[in-house]
Formats: sequence, C-alpha cells, structure tokens
Amino acid sequence: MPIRTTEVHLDPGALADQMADDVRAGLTATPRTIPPKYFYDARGSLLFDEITRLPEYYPTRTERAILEDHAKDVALATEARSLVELGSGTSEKTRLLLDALRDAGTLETFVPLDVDPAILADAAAAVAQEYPGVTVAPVVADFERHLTLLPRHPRRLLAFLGSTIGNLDPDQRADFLAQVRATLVEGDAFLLGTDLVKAEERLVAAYDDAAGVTAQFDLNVLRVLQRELGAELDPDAFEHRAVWVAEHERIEMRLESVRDQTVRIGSLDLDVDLVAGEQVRTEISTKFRREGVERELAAAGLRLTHWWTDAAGDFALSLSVP
Ligand code: AVJ
Repeated sequence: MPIRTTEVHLDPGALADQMADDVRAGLTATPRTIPPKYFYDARGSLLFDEITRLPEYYPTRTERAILEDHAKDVALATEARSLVELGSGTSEKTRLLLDALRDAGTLETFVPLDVDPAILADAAAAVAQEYPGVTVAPVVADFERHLTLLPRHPRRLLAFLGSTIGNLDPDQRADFLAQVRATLVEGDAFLLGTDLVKAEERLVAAYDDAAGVTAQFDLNVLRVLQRELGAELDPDAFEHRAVWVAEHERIEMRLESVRDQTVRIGSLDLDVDLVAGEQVRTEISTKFRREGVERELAAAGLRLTHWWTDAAGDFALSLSVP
C-alpha cells in the first residue's frame, strides 16, 4: 500500500523558532522550566527507550500487559476502521492494537502522528510491511496544536498511550481534551493511557532509578540547549532531582544548580542567573485516579465507557466516546 505522509505546518524552521520561544519563556518563568518535548533528541530517545526497560519504571510494561489482555475488547467495543496514534507508533503496544483491529476484520488505515518525520517514516514503513492490506498515512504534527487538522476517516480510534498526557498541567489537559472532542465524530473513540497514584517511594524510584539512566535522560536536555541554542553551561554543574508533589499528585523532574552560576543562551542573547540549590523544572508526570480521569473527560464532552487496569491497579487504559 502507498504511504502518504501529510506535513502539517511543521517545517524545521518553525520547530527551531518554537524551541527558542519555549526556552526563553521557560527559563524566565518562576519556577524556571524547560519543556519536556526537548528531551527527545537522538540520545534522549535512546535513553528513554532504556528507561522503559528499567526495573523501577513499571508504566510501559504495565500498559503493554493491559493491552495484551484487553486490545480485543477495544476492537470489539469500537469496531474501529482507522487507528490514529499520537506518538510515533513504533511500539509493541501499537502492534497489539493493530493486530486486534485486524483480527476483528475492521482495520483499514493506520495514522501515526509525531513531530519527528524520520521516526514516523520508520514506523510507517514497518507497519506497511507488516500489515499489507492497511493504508498507512503518517502525519507530521504536534498533538497539542494540530489535532483538528487530522485527515478524516470513518470510525477512528484515537490512541494516546504511555500516560504522556501526564506531562500536561490541568489547563493544558483541558485544552488538549477539548481538541480531542472537537476532532471526534459519532462512531469514533478515544483510548487513553494514564499512570495511577501509588506509594510515593515507588513513584520517585521510577523517575530516579538506581542505575542513573533517568538522571542522564534529564541532564541530556542541557546538551540539547548547548547544541540547538548555543547555551554556554557545564552539565556537571547540575544534578537530577525527582520529587513527588502531593499537592498536585505529580512527579516533578528538576535540574538543580549545584552552585551560583550564570548560564548564557547564545542564540537568545539571554543570561540566566542561577543560585546554588535553585531547581529548573524539566517535566511534570501527573498521576491519576479514575474519578479524576472521568471528570476531565466529561468536562471535554467525552463519556468514559471502559476502564481497564492491571491487577495491582498501577496503570489504567480508558476508552471514551464523544
Ligand atoms: C513518556 C512522558 C510518559 O512521564 O513517565 C520517563 C517520560 N520521564 N521517565 C513519563 C519519562 C522520565 C514519560 N512519558
């Protein structure tokens, strides 16, 4: 089947401008922040892949196990003819959904959506090869900004897995879910992965593993700033922190300045004065409860119809409809 890639307003120049704007806004805010989307350069993506296999980092294997048990239920409940996956679509989890939809006899189209054209191309080629009867239509886009521009297909299942929605704060989640609702029509469905609230020590360990892989993943964003924005800094002058913020029921990853220092971001002509102990927030990973997910979906006009968890109740997949 031919692979038709749709470019959606994401030329490399726009991405570079976006990073400059995001980093200037983040590093001059209180608390200072760097958006987590900039973690995923080539090295960051490899480190995240390694994180998903760490003993402390349970979300990936747990979500996959739930899909092994329930992908068939998803296929029967939705009878989806098109799988739209937000995120590169290179994972085993994607194949569990594609297999279930193919076995149910409804699968016609796969639409992986991601900002990275190269990763998309690999995913599209692999899926086109493994599912010969399926049309693969990759979309280069930012799921936070371009959802409503998705190509129309009958009976779409929009999948947003991994609990990546947890990276968004409540306002950003409300905006995102409103876009999801605006995109879906009668007959479509939304499959959402959400990591659940659990004991603090398990959550902190998942984001500060003994081998230090997550620390390297977090610190790597400083190399992205050096390379992409001409930042003059010493990565060794920062230390990784993972903190459970009970008030917001989220893990926060932060890079702590070990001394008073000035970081100069050359491309932005911006000097950032940091004092010893000051922490730059690099990611929030929100943890959810069923009633909260149901409430946020309903506020966006989505009705939760199915809630599947693993036996320990560590992670949940929810299916909702417009
Ligand atoms: C890919 C965003 C779901 O928040 O758990 C893993 C990224 N950060 N370890 C998460 C991440 C630190 C992950 N998401």
